[in-house]
Amino acid sequence: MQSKKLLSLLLASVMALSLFACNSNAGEEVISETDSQVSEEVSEDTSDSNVIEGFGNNLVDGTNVIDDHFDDNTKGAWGVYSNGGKFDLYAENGELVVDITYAGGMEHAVQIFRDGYCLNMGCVYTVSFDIYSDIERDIEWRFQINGGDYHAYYMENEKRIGPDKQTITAEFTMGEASDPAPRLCFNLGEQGDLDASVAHKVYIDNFVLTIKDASNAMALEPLPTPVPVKVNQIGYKPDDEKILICKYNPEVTDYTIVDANNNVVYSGKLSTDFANSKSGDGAQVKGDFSDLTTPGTYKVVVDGIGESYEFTIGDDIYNDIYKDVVRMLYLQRCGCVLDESLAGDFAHDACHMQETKVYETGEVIDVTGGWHDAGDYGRYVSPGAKTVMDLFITYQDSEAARGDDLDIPESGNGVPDLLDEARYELEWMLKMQAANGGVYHKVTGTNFPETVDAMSETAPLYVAPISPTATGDFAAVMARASVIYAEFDAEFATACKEAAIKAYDYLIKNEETLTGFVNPEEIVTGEYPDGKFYDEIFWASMELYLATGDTTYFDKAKAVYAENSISGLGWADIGYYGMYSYLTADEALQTDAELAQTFIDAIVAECDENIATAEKDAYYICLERSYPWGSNMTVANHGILYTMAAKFTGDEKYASYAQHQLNYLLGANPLGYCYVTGYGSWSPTHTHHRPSQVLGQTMPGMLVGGPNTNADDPYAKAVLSSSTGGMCYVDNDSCFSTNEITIYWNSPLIYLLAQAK
Ligand code: 9MR
Ligand code: ZN
Repeated sequence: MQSKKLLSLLLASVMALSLFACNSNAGEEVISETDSQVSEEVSEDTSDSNVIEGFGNNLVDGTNVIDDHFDDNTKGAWGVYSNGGKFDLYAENGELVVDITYAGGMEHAVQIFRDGYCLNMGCVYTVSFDIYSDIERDIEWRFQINGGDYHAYYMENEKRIGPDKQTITAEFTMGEASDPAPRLCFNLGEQGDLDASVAHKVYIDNFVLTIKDASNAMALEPLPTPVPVKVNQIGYKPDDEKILICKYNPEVTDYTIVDANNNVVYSGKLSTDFANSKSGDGAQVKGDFSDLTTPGTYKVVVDGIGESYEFTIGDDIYNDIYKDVVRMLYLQRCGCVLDESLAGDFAHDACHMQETKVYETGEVIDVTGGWHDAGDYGRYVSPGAKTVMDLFITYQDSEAARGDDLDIPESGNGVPDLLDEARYELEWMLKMQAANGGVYHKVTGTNFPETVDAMSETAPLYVAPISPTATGDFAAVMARASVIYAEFDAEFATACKEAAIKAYDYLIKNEETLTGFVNPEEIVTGEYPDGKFYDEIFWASMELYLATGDTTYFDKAKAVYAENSISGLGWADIGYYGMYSYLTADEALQTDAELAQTFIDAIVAECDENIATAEKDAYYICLERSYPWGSNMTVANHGILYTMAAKFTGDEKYASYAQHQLNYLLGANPLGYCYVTGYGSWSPTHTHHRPSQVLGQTMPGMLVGGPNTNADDPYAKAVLSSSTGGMCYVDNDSCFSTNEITIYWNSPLIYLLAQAK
């Protein structure tokens, strides 16, 4: 322990210069001209552990870890969380003021918090602060884990405060694993004898947390060290291009591939040129072993560097993962019984059946069904539409995706399972359409639920107002559904078409006055904001033309396309779906060859632009140092776009880049993770996904969001502050901005897996 602590301390100080660099260009890793410079960079990266740098390991008695005095009348690092309460937080007269008008419901209905320090196991801390209130009341204050069950490391409740200022002091020893991102909370909501409706203020000042005795303190656990040789951990089909990515060392030139008995089956030379991922993981070289085609299970061995994880060469390598990545959608189903025979440990009764009201009108409507969006249980129309459309194009483009044997309840019914699964969402979406044709944006509680299973989110649910994006996406995907389901269920197909037309009419009628969705004040769940809805109008117009043959829709699509910049395969920008539907429609409908060529040119142009960057990247990714929230979707979407370009140009380069995107997601990335749970040798196990967290076991077949360079949650802010690009990921269930899962991150992966199958 002691030596680990010392090593950590040492590395922390060595690395201190690159602190807080997640968004910036600090920690420059741009490839150097000469070998010696490069190897210097490499040797810096080959340390035993990838320490969580920065704060937390600087353990000196007497250090004030928090030292907040509000003398400049700003609230500094203090933030708020509200769950039913109404209050304001500000600093005034050199103290922090919590101005409460309603404390309703529970003790954390009104919560103020302070993040941005670390609690080290075994360390003794003292706390001191001044507090008073306009009224006599109880309060609770606590240091807690900021995620999971939110349990307290140290807490005091039923603390009586009143108009006389008092100084509260405490001493505690951190008894649990060192936490780089704990949260100090003052819970000032309803508790004890407090009358929640009595407006009052609570004043806090001079909050100091001090290291009293660090002699038994433990350093933070280091972040895991990435494997030095990266491959797609699922493997390759015999005829696939096969590229390994290996840390560069000028002394090392050869690699071998060994089978399960450690027999060398292949020897190769590493590339002499190297590439850099701009992710701070140093220079990388490649090895092309495409001509190893014999089925088997192997690993790469590079003497002087290390080994890769195992991978398989074979024809059926993607069958299991494909099935689980689709079945994840089934396991996300809401409002129906998930039977143990199919759902195993994730079985539950019909969830989210409580009375659900339309926000503001109070009208009670039935919106049961659909998929839970993500690690939360919200159901949102636009992300659902993207997911369904990905299933449609997967079904359309891959023979291999038309199976009826994926072990969902409808398997064996004669309809391909992808379409059965998509229909489960579509049936719900139909319920989300208002009488006037507009489509409600989402259905959720007012707040994200605690870490509970689906059956235990029993708080009232609200249907959020109609939005133009939900309405446009709905119209598009329903129109497409009317074409796709016609051969299986004519009645359903007609219902979809009618609903699409109704939604479209509403959207066009209100085009000038509608504005992008913003959360109503009381609802703080996922917003999916998108103020530009011309791409949704374009997509819907195009799909309705293809579904009805009515050229009025086509003229509108053309006009909207001419006036706006249309692109995207995400939940916000979705233009490419409309273009692709046109390009793959019956020839009789593709009446405008010039427009078709414009669409192809646009798709190819974006691919070329991406590839111009990606070809300089060690992992063939074009994101450089800007990995957005859900970057694994961005990568997967690029894979779809490359596949489209390959189809229209016949150029193999695009197909190769599509495969590289899949390889990245399955292990050939800077951290060497297979980003799909339950697959590969090294994959996420602590996802931000309530059913998995409650069970203590992650659901298989989920693609996590992956690296995010914006540090969009407190855990990421704490532990990824010195990471760059594709290294900004951590497998921790508190880190929701890198380690959550969603239906629409899985769906583009479904497309790529079906292509690769
Ligand atoms: O995937 C969404 C990401 O693109 C946004 O940046 C982020 C913040 O607006 O929201 C993500 O979506 C989350 C949604 O709001 C609620 N359910 C979980 C989603 C994934 O984290
Ligand atoms: Zn549910």
